[in-house]
Amino acid sequence: MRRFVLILIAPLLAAWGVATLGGGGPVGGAPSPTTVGDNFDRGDSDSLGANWTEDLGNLEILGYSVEPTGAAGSNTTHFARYTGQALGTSDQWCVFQAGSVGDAFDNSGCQFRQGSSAQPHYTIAVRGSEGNVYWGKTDNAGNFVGIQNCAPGAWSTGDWIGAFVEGTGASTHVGVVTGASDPGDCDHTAGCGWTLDCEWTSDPGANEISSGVYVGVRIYNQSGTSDVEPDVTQWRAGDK
Ligand SMILES: [Ca+2]
Ligand SMILES: [Ca+2]
Repeated sequence: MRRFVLILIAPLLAAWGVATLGGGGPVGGAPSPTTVGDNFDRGDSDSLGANWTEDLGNLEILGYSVEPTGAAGSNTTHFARYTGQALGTSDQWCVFQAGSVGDAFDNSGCQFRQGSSAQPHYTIAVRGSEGNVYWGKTDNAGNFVGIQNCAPGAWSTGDWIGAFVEGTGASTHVGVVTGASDPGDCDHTAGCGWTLDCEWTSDPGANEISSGVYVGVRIYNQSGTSDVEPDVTQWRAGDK
């Protein structure tokens, strides 16, 4: 008797399924994630190319990397926004590889939730002199206000950082991974699928940046004992 009932129901389930999924559109209608990137592997140039807008200071392509113009150790902030492609959401991730060691790579990192013109945004930055990573808010003049920080450890030439920012208010979720290898694109599972060095679920309060669909790179020309030009050799970012 039980088998007879199942046989009767099966055609009904099939018919219901066809009606529910009718129209051929994607289930749930979720937008596809967008990924952008730049390896800077092109000729030396003051211009970063058509995809970039330099909002503060002056970055350049030199030696297949992006770095500040001018002498090392000038204590100046430089940042650029990838305007070649807007992302679809403000839940964003970024990875890059740095080509500088120790205290030459201070206060440099990824920018999140930037606007179609310059606006205050989140920065997740390495402080090579401390071995620390900071999440904070950067204004248009480059001033940085820290929200959280942690200490993944020493920073070496060629190291990578990966970071993501999701949610707003008390649901804000931020994570960071650093190390000698490319952590890979964020796969949009919890924690991007990375083994995180730092993770915060902190309400940023007055320092919140709640929207913005552009991402970018910040490089600080740090004065330190090594005084070499800090640079980023490759960069990728995307959204959820
Ligand atoms: Ca430039
Ligand atoms: Ca490169």
